Amino acid sequence: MVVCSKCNRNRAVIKLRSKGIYLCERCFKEYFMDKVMLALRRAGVLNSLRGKKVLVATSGGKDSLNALYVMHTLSEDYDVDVKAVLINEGIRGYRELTIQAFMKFCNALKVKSKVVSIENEYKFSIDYVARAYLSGLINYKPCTVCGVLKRHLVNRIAVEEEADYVVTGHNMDDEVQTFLINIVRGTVKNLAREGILTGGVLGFVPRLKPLYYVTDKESLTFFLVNKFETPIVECPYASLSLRYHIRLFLNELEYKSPGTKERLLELKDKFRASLSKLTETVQLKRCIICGQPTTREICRACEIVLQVRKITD
Ligand code: Q46
Ligand code: ZN
Repeated sequence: MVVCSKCNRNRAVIKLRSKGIYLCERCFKEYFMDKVMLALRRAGVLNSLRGKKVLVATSGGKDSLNALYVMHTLSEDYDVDVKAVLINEGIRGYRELTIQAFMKFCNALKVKSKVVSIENEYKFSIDYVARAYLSGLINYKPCTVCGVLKRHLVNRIAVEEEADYVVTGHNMDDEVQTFLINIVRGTVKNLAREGILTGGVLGFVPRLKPLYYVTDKESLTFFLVNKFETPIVECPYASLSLRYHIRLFLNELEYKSPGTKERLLELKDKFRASLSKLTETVQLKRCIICGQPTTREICRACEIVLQVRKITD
């Protein structure tokens, strides 16, 4: 039996390769929550969390359900009003399964929840977008449309719910992937955009990522040791995105050189700190179609919707 390197007593449930240590269930849960608290402290929200309204945007997957669980746990100490929303993209054979897991999870925690459908809101599904993309009718990849529309919809719902924060389940792996995607695409300005806490200007409800310092492996372990349940399914369109290939590349690097992801996250945060001083503050205005904040006349979501509707009409 491998014993926990911290308490030297209990059976280990995880090996942290970058640190060369093993942790048992109890010590790992503490370690996990310490990372969550560190993220909230660094975001500067911990002292002002009391009495706030939080909307947790979940996919029914392990990360966002973990995020929902930690916010629910904190809600008792900090008197936070927690609600959850899931956006149904209309991806058959995938999303139905996680919706069930999401509803079950919310019921068990007694958290108010709702499911909002992209098809009802925009009159087309992501399955439709994927078919159109694969047959060459549009240039937008399904993940581009899906990501932009989900953010658009979640922000609108958060405004309607008068939420102070939108909480998401983005973990360290997601953050490092985004960092590399921006480098590969040369979108330097975006390097300074994503942090533990972003937004909060002119109608953008601040987005908070409590799992910012938690790796994907740690998130999975936390989910399993808590005996949470969700089907292990992957979106059929994930492999069409650049993120998918960056993820595989990063996992290989991490395997060969443990700690790569942590080092890249540190590098990203350094870039972010210096870039945010250099990038001039953009002027936001309201989209002339939907009224949501944007730097242009028509926001990216409305632009995409107009393009897709051209082929549906
Ligand atoms: S659901 Fe949507 Fe993800 Fe599927 S189409 Fe891409 S973005 S991979 S979170
Ligand atoms: Zn718009």
